[in-house]
Amino acid sequence: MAMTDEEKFRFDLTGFLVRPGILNADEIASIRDQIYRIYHDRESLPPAHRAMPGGPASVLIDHPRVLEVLHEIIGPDIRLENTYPVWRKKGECHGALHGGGPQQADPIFGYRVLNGRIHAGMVRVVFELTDIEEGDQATHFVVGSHKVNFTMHPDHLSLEPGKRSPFLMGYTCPAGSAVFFTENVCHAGPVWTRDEPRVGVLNAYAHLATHWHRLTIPPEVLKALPREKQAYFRQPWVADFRTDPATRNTMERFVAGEEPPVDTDHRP
Ligand SMILES: O=C(O)CCC(=O)C(=O)O
Ligand SMILES: [Fe+2]
Repeated sequence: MAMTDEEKFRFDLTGFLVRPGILNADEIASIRDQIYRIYHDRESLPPAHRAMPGGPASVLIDHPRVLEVLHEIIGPDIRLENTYPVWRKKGECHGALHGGGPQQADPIFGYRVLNGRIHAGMVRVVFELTDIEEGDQATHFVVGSHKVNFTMHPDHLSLEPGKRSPFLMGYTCPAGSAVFFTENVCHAGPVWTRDEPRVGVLNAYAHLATHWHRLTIPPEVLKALPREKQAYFRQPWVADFRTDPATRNTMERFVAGEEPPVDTDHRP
């Protein structure tokens, strides 16, 4: 099922969108187990599973219910440029509200709609692997701030109860849901307040031609992925004009060839 008109309207209006329950119970359990071990018992995992997006989490790289949204809001040619797991215990947080405002003009983050099409810069997808309930402090957004024309006003940047912007919004969803947001919307990962940890994976996707995060995925993790999944880490270029017609950096070309993904031999 492609992105619906209502989903497009909602994403454009608010800057985020939830697709509930796209992962099955086995996928949720095996990725949770992998993240548990990454945080608490790394040695029990094979080296190729010790970081995202290896092992069970590799199902998230190109999940069809995620790709169909990304193709609609970024474009047909995308890369996965950053990914990390969270096992967030009570009292831990990602941090304060950030993003939003005039970085809208930036080619990496900017959010535009032209000719009936959304052209979002970087889009993060949070795969929630814990049920997110009403009042939970999962990712929060100042809705609409991905399009704001002024710098974020301090009156709208508090996470303190009683001082929060009326436009600050969270979400509820079952474990196994995907939450999409443009990195240009002002957002935060507030202090998690439940005894049960928040478990999830955050992937950042972008247009094939851009690359913001320096890649930090260990080479042994990338090398163990099938070519079809490595293709999301291919070199960030679109056309090679040494040939006539120009060679396009398509997924199909990468899969058929032997070119390594970007930075495979670099260990930061
Ligand atoms: O941890 C969160 O809920 C938000 C994470 C975040 O802000 C980010 O990855 O850009
Ligand atoms: Fe962020």
